[in-house]
Amino acid sequence: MTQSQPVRPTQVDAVIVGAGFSGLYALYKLRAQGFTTRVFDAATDVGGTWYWNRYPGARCDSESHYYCYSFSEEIRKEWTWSCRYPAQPEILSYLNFVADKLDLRKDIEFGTRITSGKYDEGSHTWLVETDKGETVQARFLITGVGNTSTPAKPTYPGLENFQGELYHTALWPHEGVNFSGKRVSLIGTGSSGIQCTPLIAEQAEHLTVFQRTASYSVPARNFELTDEMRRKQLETYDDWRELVLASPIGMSFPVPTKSAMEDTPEQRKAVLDKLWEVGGFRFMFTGYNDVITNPETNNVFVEYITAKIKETVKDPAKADVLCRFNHPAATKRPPLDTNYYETFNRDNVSVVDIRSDPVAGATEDGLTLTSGDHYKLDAIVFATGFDTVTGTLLKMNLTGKGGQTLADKWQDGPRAYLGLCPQGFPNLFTITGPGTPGTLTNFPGCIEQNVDWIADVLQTMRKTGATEFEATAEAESKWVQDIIEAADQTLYPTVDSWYMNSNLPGKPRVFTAYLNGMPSYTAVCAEVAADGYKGFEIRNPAMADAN
Ligand code: N01
Repeated sequence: MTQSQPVRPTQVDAVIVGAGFSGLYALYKLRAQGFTTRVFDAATDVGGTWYWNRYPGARCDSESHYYCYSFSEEIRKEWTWSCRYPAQPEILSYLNFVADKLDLRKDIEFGTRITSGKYDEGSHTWLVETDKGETVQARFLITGVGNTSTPAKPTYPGLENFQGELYHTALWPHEGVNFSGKRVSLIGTGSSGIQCTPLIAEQAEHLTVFQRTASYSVPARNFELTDEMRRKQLETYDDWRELVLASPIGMSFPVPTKSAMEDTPEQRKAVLDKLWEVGGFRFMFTGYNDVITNPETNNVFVEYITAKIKETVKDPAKADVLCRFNHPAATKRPPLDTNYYETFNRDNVSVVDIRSDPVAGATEDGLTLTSGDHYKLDAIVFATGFDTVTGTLLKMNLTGKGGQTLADKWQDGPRAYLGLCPQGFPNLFTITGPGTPGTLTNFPGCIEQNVDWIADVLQTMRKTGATEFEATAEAESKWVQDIIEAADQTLYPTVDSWYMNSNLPGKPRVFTAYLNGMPSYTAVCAEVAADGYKGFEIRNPAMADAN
């Protein structure tokens, strides 16, 4: 007997897109406040990025005690993390636990993609269409689609003729992959490629890593948490929560106060030696305050990591390729690893510089480089990242006032006041959208702040009977301009990266994140609200009638 589907309303207060960290919290918060919702996710279950990214070695780079929700003491006390950096299955279990605990699943429609959204200027509502052919009318459209959710891969000539297996790290088969006895190439050396390299190498007959850009990877130094550690974490929760709230990157780290240039070379080495042993993001972000703004300090990090790679990788030819840096440290998202460089000491692992000798195309049995070198392969793994930040938002085909599409509006780069509200698209909220600090911070923290702020807007509108909330063009322009000016004070614009919106050809090159950190962003958002939502126009139904 098939279970009948619940009848869902076609008119709701809010449509929420996504059932990862963002969508789950938005659903919980809005539902608790009595708003009606419809929640959609293309996946068949909750988890967002942690649902899709099941490649071997997928693990969080933020530490478990803060890479989680903070809004519920009960959840915090009931859930137990096993280690410093939980692996993908554990984070997915956590999100399932939260969904069950809060009874969220019943209100989420899985396996359903939003195909378009059109703002109706007469009724001040969004008409949202799904790939199931349904149209839902909602006062508010809230996206929780993540910044790394539309996978991207190269279109090599002849790839369709390749007879072996093709994988993308972000679309990994749920049943796993067995690479035993296979010749595998892995393309891409960002966080995903660096995490799966050691595990694929353990299985494959031979693994060839195709590297376009050398990464500055830092040891994660994962460890199991003991009961004593967990007890202490709970006991000292208030203290480290204070650190999290004061941290620009939303992590429980002390904020560094001095430049590397204030230390002698010996002092710098001592600082970096200690942080290298501690591992994780603390290496890049707790030693000195100017790694991203001062080329001299940055160079201290470049030289230090170069020396570490050369010390670790025994074959000088491999080490040379792994150190062919073309950008300052931390200007691309810094990866963390477990035995990445050590893996190149295995006889069955090689590394090829495809910046100097790019892939020319694929054949039935492998990949050929521009030089004519040919690699016979049984499997190709693309760890080539995503159409980041804007990709998934644009795929939803949103149309705002005056028939303007989001694609048109963002043709020179994404624009949204506070990173949450694109002008001309009233009642649309983009959780951790372009212009929030999201991509530069611990995501769950930014998500909670964004959702709380959005929920307050909805409450205010309900109280006052207002029906339309729209950023002004002036406020939005200043927000975007300030972000560009802040980025120009840093080394970020010196390299193409997904932070710069320039990791794929054809995307407008513009910095996409609020740079002054989470505490500053939180304060600005609070001020905007306290000031009667300065920078926004709030309209009431009488105006809708007049339209
Ligand atoms: O993707 P990436 P990712 N030919 O874009 C290369 C989060 N994340 O999936 O730098 C050849 O970082 C590309 O080279 P280049 C995290 O925020 C988190 O690794 O463009 N190579 C690069 O080396 C992360 O930043 C976690 O020259 C090509 C790689 O592929 C974000 O997701 C784990 C190419 C892509 O690196 C994305 O990470 C994993 C081409 N045509 C991911 N196109 C954790 O928290 C791209 N590349 C643990």
